[in-house]
Amino acid sequence: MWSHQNLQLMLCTALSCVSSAAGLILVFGYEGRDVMVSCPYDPGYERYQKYLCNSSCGYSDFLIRSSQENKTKYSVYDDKTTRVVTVTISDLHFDDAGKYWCGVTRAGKDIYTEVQLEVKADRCCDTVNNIQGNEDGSVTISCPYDSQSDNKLKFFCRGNRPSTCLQQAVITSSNTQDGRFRLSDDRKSGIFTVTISSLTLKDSGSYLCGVQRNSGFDVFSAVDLEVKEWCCVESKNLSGIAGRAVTFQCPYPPHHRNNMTFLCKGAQRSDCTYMTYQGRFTLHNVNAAFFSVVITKLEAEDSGTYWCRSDPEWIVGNYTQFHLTVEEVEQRGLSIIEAQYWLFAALPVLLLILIIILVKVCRTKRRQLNEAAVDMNTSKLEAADAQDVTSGEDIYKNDDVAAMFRQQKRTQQRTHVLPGTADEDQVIYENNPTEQIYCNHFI
Ligand SMILES: *[C@@H]1O[C@H](CO)[C@@H](O)[C@H](O)[C@H]1NC(C)=O
Ligand SMILES: *[C@@H]1O[C@H](CO)[C@@H](O)[C@H](O)[C@H]1NC(C)=O
Ligand SMILES: *[C@@H]1O[C@H](CO)[C@@H](O)[C@H](O)[C@H]1NC(C)=O
Ligand SMILES: *[C@@H]1O[C@H](CO)[C@@H](O)[C@H](O)[C@H]1NC(C)=O
Ligand SMILES: CC(=O)N[C@H]1CO[C@H](CO)[C@@H](O)[C@@H]1O
Repeated sequence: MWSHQNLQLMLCTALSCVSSAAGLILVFGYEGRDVMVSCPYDPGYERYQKYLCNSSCGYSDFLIRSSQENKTKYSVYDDKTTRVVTVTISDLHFDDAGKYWCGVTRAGKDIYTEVQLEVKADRCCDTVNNIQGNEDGSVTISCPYDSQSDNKLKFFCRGNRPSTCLQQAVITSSNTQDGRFRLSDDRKSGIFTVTISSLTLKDSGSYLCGVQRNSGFDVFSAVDLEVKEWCCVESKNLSGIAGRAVTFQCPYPPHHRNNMTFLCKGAQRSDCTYMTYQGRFTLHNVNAAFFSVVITKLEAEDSGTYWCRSDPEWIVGNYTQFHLTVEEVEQRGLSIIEAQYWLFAALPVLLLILIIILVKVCRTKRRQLNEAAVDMNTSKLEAADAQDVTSGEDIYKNDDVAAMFRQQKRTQQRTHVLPGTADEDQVIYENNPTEQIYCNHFI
């Protein structure tokens, strides 16, 4: 019933594979994807109606007829020149798997062809081959396959969706070199290898090695590639205090003397920001081996990773990485430090002011006392005549001076010393001892 040519038509497509074994058509599809069920028919039936049904193909089991409009789940196309009717089943679910029939309506018994649909999850695989590579370097990935597949198409794609892998393949065994990708097939050992050169960080991710099958699902193996950023001559940790400055040293080999120096900030070297032109960041030549980076008035946002180098090109291993942590000093702690600082700076000035005040006070006091003494002498003479003490008190409202006056008077009376010859210092000392000590001392 089926010619050899008809069988040839039922080749694999990207989304499904259709084959026939003694009237049975096998179809393979991935969950969530579409699958095409292609049923060839014999010459002479071009104008007949075709359909797809399931179960026992009773009236309610018709899924779509060639005379019908396309539906969401099922659509049909009858190619009368190749005599193949193709039904597309969309958005496959696992319960779509099972037995179907392609039918051709005719007088008497319809012509039926059995269809078997298999549905598989659109992901791969339980085991993953982990591969590591370095940025700018290259990596070779080995994809083993079984002996029956040695003359089959091999392919390699990104991601882990088998359903679209062949369509989106970055390289196949029919086109073994494409840009940075190269595929070589060692049939003797049953391994094909894919080499990726000039690796970038963006090459990291999942890949699939695929081997095409004429019948059934293609065979896949999963690869996880991690491209590592190469690091630096050295990596250093340092910390700074907010508001202060920090300095670090970067290698500056003599043969780079005429080169610019660079400072770049960012977690990744590949997308860092040049900081040299910002006011708080300055680079200084220190000596033949180093240049220094000074960051002033540190801010919390200055924390992060820095890269410095003295070559316009990023060359593997020729730059230094710094992890800077800016510590915020507590507000209270800061004020204490500041207070101490100001106290220390202002101490001599304060002392000087204190001395000036004391000197002034003492001078005034001395003058007052002198005047008081002069006045006292005058009043003494009067008082001696009048024997009236209270007159002195009336003249001097100042209690101290009045008290002094009384004291002096008493002393005079006791010792019969003449007014004016009394020991002034001693008298004043008795009245206001503390002040007098300082005054004597300073004057
Ligand atoms: C046949 O298809 C109908 C509509 O898609 C569905 O509801 C029914 O479960 C299917 N029967 C079998 C046996 O798969
Ligand atoms: C139905 O869908 C198929 C693809 O599955 C398409 O080739 C065909 O033209 C569509 N028919 C109509 C009437 O839109
Ligand atoms: C820098 O600090 C990190 C943790 O913050 C640590 O893992 C790393 O070893 C330190 N490196 C050096 C050179 O001290
Ligand atoms: C930087 O230094 C290297 C090594 O000496 C040199 O090859 C390169 O030309 C220099 N580049 C610049 C811009 O000076
Ligand atoms: C890979 C590379 O260019 N390395 C260079 C890094 O800088 C030193 C001098 O500091 C050179 O000697 C290396 O050749």
